[in-house]
Amino acid sequence: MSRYEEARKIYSSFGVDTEKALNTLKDVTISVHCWQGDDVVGFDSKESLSGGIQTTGNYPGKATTPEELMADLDKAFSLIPGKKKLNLHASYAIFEEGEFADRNALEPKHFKKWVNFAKERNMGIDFNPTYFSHAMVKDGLTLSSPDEEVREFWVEHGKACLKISEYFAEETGVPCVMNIWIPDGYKDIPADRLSPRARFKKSLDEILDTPYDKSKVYVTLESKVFGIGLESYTVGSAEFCLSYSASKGITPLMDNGHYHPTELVSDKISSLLLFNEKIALHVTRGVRWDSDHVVILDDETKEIAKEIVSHDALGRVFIATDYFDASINRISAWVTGVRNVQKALLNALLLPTDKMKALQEESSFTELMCLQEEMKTAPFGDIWAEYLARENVKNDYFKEIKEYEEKVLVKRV
Ligand code: RNT
Ligand code: ZN
Repeated sequence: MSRYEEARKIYSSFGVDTEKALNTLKDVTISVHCWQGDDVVGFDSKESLSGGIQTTGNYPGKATTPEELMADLDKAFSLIPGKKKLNLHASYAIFEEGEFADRNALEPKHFKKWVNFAKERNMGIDFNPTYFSHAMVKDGLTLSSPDEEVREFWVEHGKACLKISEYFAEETGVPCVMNIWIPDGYKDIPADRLSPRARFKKSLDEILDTPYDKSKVYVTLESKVFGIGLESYTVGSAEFCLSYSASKGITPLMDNGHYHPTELVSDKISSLLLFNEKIALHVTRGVRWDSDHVVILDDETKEIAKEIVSHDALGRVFIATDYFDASINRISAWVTGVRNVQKALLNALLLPTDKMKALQEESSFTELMCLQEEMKTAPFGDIWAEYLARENVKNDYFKEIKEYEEKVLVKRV
């Protein structure tokens, strides 16, 4: 009997159907962030990365042109099983020779090549306005700026991005998730916490009150607790973003690096599911701060997946990755992180959820603990290996990535 068949029997003794788990997993879409490939640089500006986020490391071979980024994405996609979506930032606009459009003047045509790329690969596209790494970020502020010229510039950027998002949905036939995140905040104790938030609210209203097709574009709003150099105050805090999303009927987005380290997104998902038709996640790994390390198969990632799966919410949660490590091979970073999100989901799909819930309801906490611990050593690896085999993807990807590094990456200047 094959290892899979053995494992299948073991799971079945817990009342878990591994075939059902595998069939469910293959239809889950993960939105893969393009910005791991070039350390969040993009193509539209020479400004260095700003907005209180930081990449560290200097691993050779980062993509510096659209062609390189596309080739690297292809390499990563070929090693990642399951359904993928491409997650782009506005700063990845592609201009013709001699052409340029500033962020407030971006148009669908500047993303035509990305649309072709996605269509050829049968993928949808998600989108993000880029409110950082730009000269119009004045004193660290964008949509909350007291300078009307600055604020309006960024409102126009938001509106332009809505059009581009609609274009993505129309072209690919897959709805586009457009995520708004602004870095705005203050390093030190503000005198006025209200006015910047009032201006952010007004700016969001101005962007979202322009008509757009809500069946094609899901707007999400991402909160944050602090950024580097913006330690004391963030305009788009959790309370602001949750309240704004609820009042406006848009979708809240939680990035698990954006909370105090003892706060867990896994504990927040159920509450949001009760009050929102859809929710969105940025899956990342913060080490001591919002460091955006590559996602590994750690307890919190597993717990986040469990919260989605056990509440039957796979169809209600937009799952995207968001991390950037410049100290290791960037393609490997993509593959490792996205696979680990998928592994966490598979792990959750292989839990005897109903049984565990019943034990909780009847206060059988001793038995619940025993079962939870027993499941940790069930033959998960054999089911994962079977999934990769069915998806025609190798388990060991390091060798292939190393080859690509030697043939392609190190030759880049
Ligand atoms: C920053 C946010 C945001 C960015 C991307 C590049 O802290 O997490 O999502 O990482 O938009
Ligand atoms: Zn994020």
